[in-house]
Amino acid sequence: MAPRKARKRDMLVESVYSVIALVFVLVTCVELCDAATVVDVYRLIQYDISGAPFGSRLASLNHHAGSLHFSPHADLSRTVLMIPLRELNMTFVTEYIVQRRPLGGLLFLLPQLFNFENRDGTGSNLQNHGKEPLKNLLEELEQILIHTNLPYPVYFAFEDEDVNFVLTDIKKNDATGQPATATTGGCKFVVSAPEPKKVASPTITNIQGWLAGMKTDDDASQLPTIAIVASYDTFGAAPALSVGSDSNGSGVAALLEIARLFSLLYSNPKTRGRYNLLFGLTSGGPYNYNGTHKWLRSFDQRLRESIDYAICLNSIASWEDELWIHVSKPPENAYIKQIFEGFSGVAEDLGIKVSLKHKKINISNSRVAWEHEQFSRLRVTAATISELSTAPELLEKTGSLVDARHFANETAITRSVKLIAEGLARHIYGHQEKNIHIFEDNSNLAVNPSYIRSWLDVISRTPRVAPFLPKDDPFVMALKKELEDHTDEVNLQREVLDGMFTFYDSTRAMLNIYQVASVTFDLLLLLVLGSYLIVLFSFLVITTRGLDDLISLFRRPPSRKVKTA
Ligand SMILES: *[C@@H]1O[C@H](CO)[C@@H](O)[C@H](O)[C@H]1NC(C)=O
Ligand SMILES: *[C@@H]1O[C@H](CO)[C@@H](O)[C@H](O)[C@H]1NC(C)=O
Ligand SMILES: *[C@@H]1O[C@H](CO)[C@@H](O)[C@H](O)[C@H]1NC(C)=O
Ligand SMILES: CC(=O)N[C@H]1CO[C@H](CO)[C@@H](O)[C@@H]1O
Repeated sequence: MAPRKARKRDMLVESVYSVIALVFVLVTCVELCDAATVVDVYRLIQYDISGAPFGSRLASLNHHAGSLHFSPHADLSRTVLMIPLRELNMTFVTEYIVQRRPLGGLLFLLPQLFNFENRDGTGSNLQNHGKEPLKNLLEELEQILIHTNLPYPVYFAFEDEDVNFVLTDIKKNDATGQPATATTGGCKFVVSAPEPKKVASPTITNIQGWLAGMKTDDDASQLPTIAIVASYDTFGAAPALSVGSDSNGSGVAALLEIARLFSLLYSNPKTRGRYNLLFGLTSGGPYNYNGTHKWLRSFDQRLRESIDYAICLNSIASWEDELWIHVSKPPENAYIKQIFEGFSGVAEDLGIKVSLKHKKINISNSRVAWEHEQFSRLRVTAATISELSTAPELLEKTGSLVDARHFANETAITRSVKLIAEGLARHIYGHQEKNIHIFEDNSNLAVNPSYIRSWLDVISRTPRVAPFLPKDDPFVMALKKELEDHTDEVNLQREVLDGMFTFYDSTRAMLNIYQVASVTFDLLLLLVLGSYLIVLFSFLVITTRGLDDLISLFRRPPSRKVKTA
């Protein structure tokens, strides 16, 4: 009888322990299993120029979250600040980012307006007057982030309901005046990412196409060539978001439409001009037009010498009534005069203003401000057509976060195409003086706005930072195929982007947001659960075995050895 009773008691003791263990498991689960939200985040670019580090130097993150309402003297070195662009204050940027105060990390929330995955394009409840200040602020912030070395992870995400809910929660927590720590609870941000690795030998790919001119019997020498060029790759604060609708998506869309129009003219021997047309979609634009530089050096001398002039198309999607023709030779130069007069004649007919801007190239400075300067350095006459009146700085206006589809105007591109195509045609067919329109609206040679729009849409959904484009990137292949549809002898030139730039991978990630219950809350929960279980347990024992058993249970159990002996 006695041994049986002891065994029963042992069983009961074991079940008490297992119940306690269960309570612990439950409590831990409250903390670990409450992964509330998962958010797509896009990392700030990480790169070096000649070994000097810039951008966000870390990818993985595991810190408590805070908002801009942090208490003034808080130590933020283990806090990720979640900052909606709408609430961003330049004072904060200069105090914390420019002066590089220690932070655990930064998460910027951008309005949907800038989200290229947001299909309907607008997706914004912002009034028009609210957009410009936000755009300017983001542009300013972006330039600072790109040019600063930030020893912590910096991410961008888009505002949505879930994210805004988390933000409200964090703000509430910050309003208590206590920093987010394990003792006060709040939210925890976790990004598990491997350490960013250098991108080994980043490639840049140039694509070229050719429309051969009509040679007549008395053309002993080679026909002259006109080159039409646009740089298609981008560089921006978040490589995974750098779609550059205007810079230079607009130039690419325009180039494809110009190739389409001239392929119609050149497919008929009667309308084929006595000029060859060379189309170039170049890469490496943000890095001193390195792709253009390499492309030009790959030409044989005969081709290079046959180039009458080159027209580079850049940023032509957000102008109202004025375009600029940038050149490196003085306006008095006969060739420049001819180019400018040709285009300004057409412009007059179309009610557009074009102005000539001359900027000498500085041979002793390797920095190239405009794409056409790469041609000028090889003594090829060239011009850039752009809405910008002055050259941007290095890595500026190359597909920034603000350069979204929403701000690109396809009508502006259509008008630019009309101007350029008509100007080229007048030069090719020698109708300089006459008021003839080859690409007349409603004719079969009319500029096609829906073709331009559909390419602009594709471009505006495709991040194109060259070092992060794989070798056979579908977008590059699509450009090649499109040129093949309109031109001949299409080929790809792949080059390594050598020189001073180094890039690091890990451009996008998943952010896990955990609601962390505070320790005090955990203790309280533990107490409540614990007492509940004890009461339940006692109740069960009493009803099944009586009170005596229960009391003896909580007495120190006699040593088993003695009992069984
Ligand atoms: C924003 O900056 C101004 C100074 O430019 C400062 O007075 C104001 O308190 C700041 N607001 C917040 C929310 O930090
Ligand atoms: C040309 O470039 C060199 C090297 O960067 C610079 O020192 C010089 O001042 C520049 N000249 C002009 C006229 O800008
Ligand atoms: C561009 O190309 C040349 C050689 O073709 C190279 O020397 C230079 O460093 C390259 N890179 C940049 C960023 O300019
Ligand atoms: C990425 C890229 O090539 N961006 C260019 C877009 O156009 C402007 C204006 O010509 C250039 O300055 C940018 O470098």
